[in-house]
Amino acid sequence: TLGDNFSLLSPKQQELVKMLLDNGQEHVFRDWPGPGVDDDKKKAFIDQVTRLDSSYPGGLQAYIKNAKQLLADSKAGKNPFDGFTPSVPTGETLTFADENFIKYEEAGVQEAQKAAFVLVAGGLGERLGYSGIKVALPAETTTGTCFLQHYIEYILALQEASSQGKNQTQIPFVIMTSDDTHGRTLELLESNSYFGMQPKQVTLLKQEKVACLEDNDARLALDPQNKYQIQTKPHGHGDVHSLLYSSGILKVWNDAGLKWVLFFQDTNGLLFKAIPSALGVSATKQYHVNSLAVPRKAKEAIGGITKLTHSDGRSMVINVEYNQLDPLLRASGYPDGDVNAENGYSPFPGNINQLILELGPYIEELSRTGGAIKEFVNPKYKDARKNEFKSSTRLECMMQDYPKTLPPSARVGFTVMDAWLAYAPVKNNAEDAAKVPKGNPYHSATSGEMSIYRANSRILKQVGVQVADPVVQVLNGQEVEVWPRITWKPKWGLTYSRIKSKVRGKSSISQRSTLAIKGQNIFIENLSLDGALIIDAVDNAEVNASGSVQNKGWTLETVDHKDSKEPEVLRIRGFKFNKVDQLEAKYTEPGNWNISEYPSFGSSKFRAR
Ligand code: UGB
Repeated sequence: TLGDNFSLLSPKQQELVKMLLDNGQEHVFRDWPGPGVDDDKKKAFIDQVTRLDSSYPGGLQAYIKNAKQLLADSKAGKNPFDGFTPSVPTGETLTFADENFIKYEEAGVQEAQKAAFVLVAGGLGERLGYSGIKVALPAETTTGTCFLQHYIEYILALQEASSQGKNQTQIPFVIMTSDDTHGRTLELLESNSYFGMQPKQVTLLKQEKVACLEDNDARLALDPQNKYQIQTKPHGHGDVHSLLYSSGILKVWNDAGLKWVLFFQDTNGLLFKAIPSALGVSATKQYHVNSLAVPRKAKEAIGGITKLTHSDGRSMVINVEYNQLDPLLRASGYPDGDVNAENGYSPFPGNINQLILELGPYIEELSRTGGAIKEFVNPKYKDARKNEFKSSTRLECMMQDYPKTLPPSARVGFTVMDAWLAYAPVKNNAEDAAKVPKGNPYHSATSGEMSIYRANSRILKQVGVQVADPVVQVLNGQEVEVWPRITWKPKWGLTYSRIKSKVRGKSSISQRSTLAIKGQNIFIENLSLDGALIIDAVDNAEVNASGSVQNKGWTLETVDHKDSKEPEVLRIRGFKFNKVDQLEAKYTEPGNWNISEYPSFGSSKFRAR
């Protein structure tokens, strides 16, 4: 037991130990030998307890207290929605490219100079089963651009567009990491010169794990292999709020005159197509909280945005997590639970966990709560009486639960976008994706990449390019539409209006084509593309992509996800490109250029089919 060890501790440490003893945690010191034995390990234990204490709002004492309450509620089978009736909320619905959308996009680009971005990237992505960090995965394999680079390039493009050549403000970018992702995220940034961002623009905030609990009395669970260590597990993406608050960065942003904080997740390659307009909605409607949503298929693994009205008159618009929506609906007058309506979608919009918060009210709220977010616990019980756990559990929290503590006066809204435009996460491994019910999105690396090509193809169609229809193909057991492989840099296609201004005349792109636009001032003008065309140009070069480009192009070949000879990034998507032939036009000098004058344009090699 603790005994004489106690006198060796500093006064602060003694206080911490007393707190543990007062809160039912004697067991953690039970087998401690006297001083002189295992002193290093005891020190490590006290260090760990100190860390756990300082990284939780209110410290370990608050954690244990909250845990006791939540575990008691869980044991009693208490319904977290007790007294609340769900109904379908109304929000802003945007239609890509209509007048309203364009107006919001313009407003959003203006506002971006007052914005900061926060990426939550502490999750390991167990469902995906990828061995690396998810932000290092290529969003698409035509250019191989990884998610982190893609996000940074969008933020930089917004930065430039919103300052319109004036004194450029640098948009701050925070990445929340965890022990699982921190080192590799930093390395990815450093080895790529921060993908063009100034290193001082980027702040990494590492979330700590929380203590595991072994029983309903919230006794801290010791590691079975090491009695001087408390087991820990991730606390969830909700940590982002307390981390931002305790880091002091929100105050720095406020002092610098910033107004918006935009939160987003690790693997949505479409998200930034929705950012300018959504930010425009926030600014125009003066929303304190704006969540992005897409039409949701019943049972899809994304939360449902729901209006909850309490019998006492309170009401809130909040995400109800995907595993809770069905039971909540069944218990409140929707006997069929989470099912599609006549239009083929759930009446509850799907939360894509992209939040836009107004900084002032956000700081006010966090000053009150210390960044603590409503938590939940999900123990797996061994016995019907719910007295024992199968394995230790812990409290968890979600970033979208932030509005739960807000006063009724808070302006909480949401914006619904087309899913094809705004949402294509990479979350499921090939085998699980293949089991997704027909018609529901796969949320896999396969669908994530194909969705990028689909969105870009549809956008170019919208601005008048004749883009061929897709073919349907089964890749990794998933039926997907394969559109021409069209990609562009964010600085080329930041908004609808920008894209429209870069397309002139009558152009066409065949289904088997690849088009990669890697420069800013590239104009598609009377282009007929049937093959692969890669255009790379420095910013002050103006390039016209005109004429007929025909070559053997890049063919799409299937890859078996079990084929260990193939790299993991290809196996998880089930295909790869065979770069048979292409026209690659690269301009390193300023000036006006036309690809039809490019030395290799039309050479027999490139024309051959
Ligand atoms: N994440 C962290 O940074 N830290 C953590 O401890 C855990 C995760 P998942 P989830 O929009 O698609 C969410 O695992 O939690 C990061 C919403 O809750 O990908 O199952 C992690 O790195 C749900 O309502 O998703 O579901 C990643 O960037 C729905 O909206 C992010 O948090 C769904 O996302 C999300 O983690 C969705």
